[in-house]
Amino acid sequence: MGNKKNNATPNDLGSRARHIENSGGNVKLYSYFRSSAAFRVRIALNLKGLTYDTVPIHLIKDGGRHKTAEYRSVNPQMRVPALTLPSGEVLVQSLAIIEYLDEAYPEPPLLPADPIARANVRAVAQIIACDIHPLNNTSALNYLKNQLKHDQTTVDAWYASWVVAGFEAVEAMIAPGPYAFGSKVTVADLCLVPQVFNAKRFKIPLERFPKIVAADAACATLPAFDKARPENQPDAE
Ligand SMILES: N[C@@H](CCC(=O)N[C@@H](CS)C(=O)NCC(=O)O)C(=O)O
Repeated sequence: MGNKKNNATPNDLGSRARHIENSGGNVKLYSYFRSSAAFRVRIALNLKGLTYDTVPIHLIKDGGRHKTAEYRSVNPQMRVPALTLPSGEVLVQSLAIIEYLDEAYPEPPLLPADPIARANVRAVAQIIACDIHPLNNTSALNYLKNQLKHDQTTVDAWYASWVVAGFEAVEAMIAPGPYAFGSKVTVADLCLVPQVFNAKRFKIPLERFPKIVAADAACATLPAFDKARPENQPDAE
């Protein structure tokens, strides 16, 4: 069933929900409602119409439950997301998980067919996932505060500077129509929407980025994106 051709649009989420094949158990997504890396994977699972159970891993409570020995045995890097398959395989790193899902469940594709277009989509995804996000994740911000003793204003300025630098490049590279790279949702949108969510949470002005704002707004109309939003997660606070 997993590789079955599926011509439904992302708007048909409900009718396409299906279990990952051979499910002796359920697929589990180790997630935190506010994690933008987990948010990317939630969107991918929803677009593919795959059902999964959320295992909440609180990144703040008890000093961070991702640091427990129990979770370390799931993901040695002690970060979310991690995806466990019914076979027992554990996948980590959001872009690796998304590529796995796209290869195992090709419809709807999350990358264009043309090699140049694929490279451009991946470039935007990687600006966000490799160049913006790692500098701004919980452990990096905590290090600035706790080890380097910077105050919150300085940390907020650090956060904003990397988002703005990355978004300036992304704004120049995308061409909404209405999604980041045209009429089909791509992995660039899966990375962009969570990063815009974070930017808004940190009150970063987005007026300078009309194309990013437009692509984000187009994605927001799709149930797969809406269902993946932090406030719609079982562990939302
Ligand atoms: N490159 C990783 C990033 C994963 C990551 O940093 N996740 C964050 C939440 S968005 C996390 O678990 N942070 C915990 C920490 O930094 O200690 C991916 O794309 O999956």
